[in-house]
Amino acid sequence: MQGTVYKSTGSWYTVKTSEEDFYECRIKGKFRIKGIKSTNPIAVGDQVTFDIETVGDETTGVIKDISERKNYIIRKSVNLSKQTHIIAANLDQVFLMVTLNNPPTSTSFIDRFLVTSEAYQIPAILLFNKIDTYNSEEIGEIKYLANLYREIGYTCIGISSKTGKNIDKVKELMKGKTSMFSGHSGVGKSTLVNAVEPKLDLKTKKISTQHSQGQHTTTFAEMYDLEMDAQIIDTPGIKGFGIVDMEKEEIGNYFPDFFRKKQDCKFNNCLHIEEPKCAIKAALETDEIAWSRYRSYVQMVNGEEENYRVDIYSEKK
Ligand SMILES: Nc1nc2c(ncn2[C@@H]2O[C@H](COP(=O)(O)OP(=O)(O)OP(=O)(O)O)[C@@H](O)[C@H]2O)c(=O)[nH]1
Ligand SMILES: [Mg+2]
Ligand SMILES: [Zn+2]
Repeated sequence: MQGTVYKSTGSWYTVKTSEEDFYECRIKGKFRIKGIKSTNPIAVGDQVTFDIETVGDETTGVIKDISERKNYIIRKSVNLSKQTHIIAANLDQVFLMVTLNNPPTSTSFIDRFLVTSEAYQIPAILLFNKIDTYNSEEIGEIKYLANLYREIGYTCIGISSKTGKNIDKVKELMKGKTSMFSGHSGVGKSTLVNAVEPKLDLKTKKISTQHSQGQHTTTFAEMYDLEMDAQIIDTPGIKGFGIVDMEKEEIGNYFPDFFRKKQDCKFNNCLHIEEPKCAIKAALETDEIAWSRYRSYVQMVNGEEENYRVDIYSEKK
């Protein structure tokens, strides 16, 4: 039998076949994929081959093989620093949900996420959620950010999963594709899934517990079929986004705003840090490249941890 992994809880995988049947499957014995040191060998979105096992009146599956992935989104494991965790595989696009506060999303986090999606060649879209809660100053901040990322080439939409504002635009982008919603815990990923497809009625955070720290409402990634021809993967909130396996020299290639200009740097191996006659640094002075992007870049090149401070608007060195 063949199917697609819709949910993974660690030891069990829910697999859907082309006949629309769901099977609860396990892995037997050692099952490792060459070259990937991941805490989860199989992720939501994977195509797998499995055998059916019937014990008594219980039918389950045993996964034998996994098809080559078109792409995947990976992050460093929170506890085991050397290991990685595959969030989802075989995606057509990823939506990163951003909120200014409750919870705050830093440009550093946004940029790391975008670098990962560029590296794996998965189109990324930024959704600025909870616009129903912002005052005029905050709306100005959102507009500033949306403009910054739009100029780089990313689609940006201000939405409210609560009032339904611009949800039709999100649905339009989702048609015919497998998408993933990502972002910090509490940005409203599951609420957005419910706004797109109310009958799914996913669990979302209760208002009364909104301020409790570190509590994830969604605990496992799960894929859902939508009534329109589309699939959505809801994921648990991610805290940090460690960049996996990337050489210093490579990082600039995943900043499209840098990549466009780098042929104008004096040295073709310019890291845009200490080198003279650097086109990227020149572009900072003329505001063609944002300081926040440059700061994120330098952090990544230096292998520093992500900056959680939200310093979006202090556009100074
Ligand atoms: N005012 C307002 N509240 C929202 C909006 N979207 C989500 N919320 C609220 O934000 C809280 C968190 O929403 P969830 O959908 O549970 O967030 P999540 O991103 O799925 O969180 P995790 O599952 O923990 O990763 C809930 O109380 C939602 O009602 C919005 O657009 N406007
Ligand atoms: Mg959720
Ligand atoms: Zn340079």
